[in-house]
Amino acid sequence: MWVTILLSAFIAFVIFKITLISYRRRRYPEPHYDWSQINTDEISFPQDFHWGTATAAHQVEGSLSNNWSTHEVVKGLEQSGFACDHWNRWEEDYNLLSELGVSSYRCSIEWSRLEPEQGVWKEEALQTYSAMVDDLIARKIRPVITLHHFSHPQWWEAKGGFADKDNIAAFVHYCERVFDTLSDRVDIWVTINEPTVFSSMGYSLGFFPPGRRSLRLTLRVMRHVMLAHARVYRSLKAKRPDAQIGIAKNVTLFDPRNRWSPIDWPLSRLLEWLWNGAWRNGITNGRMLFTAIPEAKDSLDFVGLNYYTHVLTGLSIGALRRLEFPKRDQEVATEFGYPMYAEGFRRAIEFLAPLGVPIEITENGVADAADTLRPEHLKRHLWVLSEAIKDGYDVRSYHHWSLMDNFEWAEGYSMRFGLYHVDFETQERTLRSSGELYKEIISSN
Ligand code: IFM
Repeated sequence: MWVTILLSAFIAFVIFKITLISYRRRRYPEPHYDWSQINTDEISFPQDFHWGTATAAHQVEGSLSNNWSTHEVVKGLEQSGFACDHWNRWEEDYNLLSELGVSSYRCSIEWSRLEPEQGVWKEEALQTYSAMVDDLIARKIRPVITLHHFSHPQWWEAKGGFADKDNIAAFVHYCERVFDTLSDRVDIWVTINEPTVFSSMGYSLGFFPPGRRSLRLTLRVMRHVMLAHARVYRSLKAKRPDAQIGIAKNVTLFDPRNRWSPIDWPLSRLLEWLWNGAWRNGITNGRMLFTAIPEAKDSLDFVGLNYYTHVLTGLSIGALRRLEFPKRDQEVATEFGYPMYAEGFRRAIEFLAPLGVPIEITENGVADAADTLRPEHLKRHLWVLSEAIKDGYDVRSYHHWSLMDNFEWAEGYSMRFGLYHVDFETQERTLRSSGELYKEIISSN
């Protein structure tokens, strides 16, 4: 008996010691760099690396009538209205792209412009998108086209949108029509933007249309969005096998707020799995959230990464419902509230790498009206990216979110993500200092 007691005491002592050492060595469970020791100017990128910026139709085009404009009214949110009036000013806005010197531009097509009523197609609108593509190519800017970036026609929403599996056929049909018109000039396509953000914000948190709060519905929508992506992928590949078709995945990392809490750690693992892991499983194994989606297996030619932050997860998870985010002591809170955590950019790349396809950074940026944080934010993230590429990760592009201030969904116009400041009264665009910085980085890399 004494032997057992002594042995147990010894084991307990060893565990205590190891824990103490690891606690001293690393205060937090996730990595943090000592940025004062890092020269973020030391970056280098491959010759054929694409520098770009990104926007989305509903956020910039203006005067739209779709699921989002309906939601804005129903929920009493700030209305998107004329947004950046980009639909009428796109040529001038493309001058801004040329001024920055980008070689790639990610934008989205607005389905509600093309098919405002079911079965009624507006050829003229499609021709405008076609003219945009021509103009980009003439400027030697690669168009990266997103087919669904959070918005779709209200008639399709009324039929249940992605919540109803039968609606997927209409979505595929819309994608095919766009592809038939543009794919002779557009090589790289994003089917759906941020599937998990779309599903959780619309069906769990209720901030996005249709403003529902149901976990069961969220899981169903997540599966249907994956299925829709897979069907679009298969259909478009059959039309043009050499087209590059991917998805833009928002990889948000969930780290335990308190490493000693028996709740924070499992909760963070669960959220990480729901947000990221379940989606990756769908692509790798054709199974998502305990459901077989065989079409989804290997349905990517590249993966788009949208990276913004990590979420410290714990008992205070209720804060997430109000979009408030805790941060570590040494972290800076961005205007959106979540911390600047460039270290996570590397982790997000590592998370996507096992998919075995090239990575395109389809979004990364920060809300910062005064432009005081954006330069440092940009430099840190590009340093992390440059190191990842040096270490062998196959990352082909970086698209800064966003080209210009625009309509930030439920946050309205309060969050300014632009390299260009937009005066929404006069529609004047002005390059911010961070825009100048990005321009210099592009020209020297
Ligand atoms: O503005 C959004 C974009 O539409 C999707 N990704 C995140 C951005 C900033 O919140």
